[in-house]
Amino acid sequence: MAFLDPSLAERDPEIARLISEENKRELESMRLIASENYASRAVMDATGSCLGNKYSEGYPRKRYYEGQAVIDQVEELAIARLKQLFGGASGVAPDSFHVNVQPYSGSPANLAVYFAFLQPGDVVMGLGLPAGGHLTHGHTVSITGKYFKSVPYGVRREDHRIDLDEVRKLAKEHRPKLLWCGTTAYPRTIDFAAFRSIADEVGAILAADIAHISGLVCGGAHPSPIGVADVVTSTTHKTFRGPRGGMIFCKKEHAAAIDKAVFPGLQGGPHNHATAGIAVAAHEALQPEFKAYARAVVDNAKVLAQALVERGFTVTTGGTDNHLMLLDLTNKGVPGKVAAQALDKAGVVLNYNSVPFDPRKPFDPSGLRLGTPAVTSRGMGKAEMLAIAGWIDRVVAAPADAALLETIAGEVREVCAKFPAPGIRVG
Ligand code: DSN
Repeated sequence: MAFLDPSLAERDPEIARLISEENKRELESMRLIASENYASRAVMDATGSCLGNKYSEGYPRKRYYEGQAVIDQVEELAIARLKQLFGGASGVAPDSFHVNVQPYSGSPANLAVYFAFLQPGDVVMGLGLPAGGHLTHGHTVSITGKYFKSVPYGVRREDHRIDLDEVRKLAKEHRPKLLWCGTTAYPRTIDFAAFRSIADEVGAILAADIAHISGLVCGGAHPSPIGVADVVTSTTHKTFRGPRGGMIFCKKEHAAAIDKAVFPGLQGGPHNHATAGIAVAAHEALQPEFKAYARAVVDNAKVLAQALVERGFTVTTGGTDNHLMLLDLTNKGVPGKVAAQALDKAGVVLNYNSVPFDPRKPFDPSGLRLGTPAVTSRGMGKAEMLAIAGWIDRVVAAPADAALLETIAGEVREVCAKFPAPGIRVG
């Protein structure tokens, strides 16, 4: 027993030190990666609990191992809360759709959709990766592009918005069995109803991947695809602000196919500690504060995008409707990667990203992607967004100026010190 008793710091000082360094980094920098957030202390406590010790293959009341009295309640609570939350936000009855909380993350959730509805070689359509789609929407390097016939659609050259006429034309020509709507780097509202009508015209299953925007959807800051799409997938750790995990919502008629695809089709035992974290995140998202949070994420993104436009940055599509924006740095004469790495040194953390029709390669693209979910969780607002725009402007103007980067890192630390990061304890 004694061997297993010591604390992390006593047992493994090296890992304890690294966690403490990451705590400090997350506290002292501006977290602008659009897919990241700060989970609450409560979510982290649930996720770090003993529930991770338990194996629970199957679904509540239909398990393959004994000892599920508590786990069944955890999973049922997570599902009930998500139904209440997303049903309410979507204007549909909580019992009119099915929820599966077992996918390990967003990619496994998406793979379950393929496994539930398609055979290898079937046609799938999704937004191409270079236009802001996800790898699992049929990109060539992904299993979804290798095992299925992928027909990507894009955005318009003039305004970089999804070209629904092109989607319809391609769908009529290629008759996909599965049509994805959903994005990872697209700053505008998704018109789920328009995708529904295209899917109906060609008899396709419509899948909405709301991994980036699920917190905005349940917080009322983006329209919901629930009740519109046949199936909706999401991660749980982005704007939803839960633990690392995945979830799938679907029409009741698809419940058995989705459940079978997740388990035993793709996965073994669910991560019960993550399920508990999802239940806690859903509970938090049911509070009035979460609606205000979702609205503030979008408001902050709009302020930041506008401030960058005023400083001469090319913001693709001219702005944003959601939590993120894409900057094309071509007119600044600085590649995205150079800018992202310099900004990281200055404590402004985001990612380099391809922009639509990017002439440069994905590993050395023209743009930056940045978003406001995490800084908004810290309580930052308009003044901080304007400060961020100023820092980005100064760094992009002189990315090799080490003294400047150090000065800005100090300014960033000063601002961060005024906004505690949820869930992070130092020491
Ligand atoms: N890695 C996620 C993102 O950053 O958008 C998508 O999987």
